[in-house]
Amino acid sequence: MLLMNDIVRDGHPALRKKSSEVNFPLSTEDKKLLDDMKTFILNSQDEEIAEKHQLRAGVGLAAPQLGINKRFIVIHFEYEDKLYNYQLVNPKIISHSVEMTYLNGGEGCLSVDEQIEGNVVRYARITIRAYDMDGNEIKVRFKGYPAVVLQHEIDHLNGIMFYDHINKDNPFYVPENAKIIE
Ligand code: UDB
Ligand code: ZN
Repeated sequence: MLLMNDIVRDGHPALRKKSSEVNFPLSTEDKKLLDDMKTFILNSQDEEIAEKHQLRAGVGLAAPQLGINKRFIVIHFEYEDKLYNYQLVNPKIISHSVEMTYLNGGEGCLSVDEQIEGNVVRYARITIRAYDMDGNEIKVRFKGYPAVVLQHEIDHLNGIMFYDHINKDNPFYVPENAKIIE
């Protein structure tokens, strides 16, 4: 099973590379990677398992965070009574709102051990196109918190870290078209 030690930390070159698209059908190895990623997130949200192995409760994970530069992401969380559970291959934002958003309290990252303060300003709504494990095309629209998680993970596939979106002159700057998520 994957543990925190398997997650590469800020400064590792894999986090700054653009990851490669994955071809179908997925190899046995690629399928195992996606399953291991999902199991890691599920384990990290299980109180007993997380405590035993000292896992941070994760909502999403991207393959580059394991030092593997392939376009795979996994997300798993509940938000407003809806379950967001996706293993996505080659996800791409195909459209987005003009309106922006940011999480009250900022963001963290499983690959960043320090706390970095500031507003991480992102699109309020996105539509993504991706493929599931079997190569079926999926199109999904996300808004609010789920849209933030998706953008955070897709950023990892492009070598972008959450703090790249924080205004350098004023970390708490709020653009006029941005609304907060409490
Ligand atoms: C996370 N978890 O997984 F609101 F029960 C973060 C970490 C970095 C703090 C582990 C998280 O936000 N958990 C959470 C939030 C809740 C309620 C709850 C658990 N990530 C994923 C990541 O680093 N992926 O690369 C960071 C998130 C910050 C905003 C979106 C992703
Ligand atoms: Zn992250």
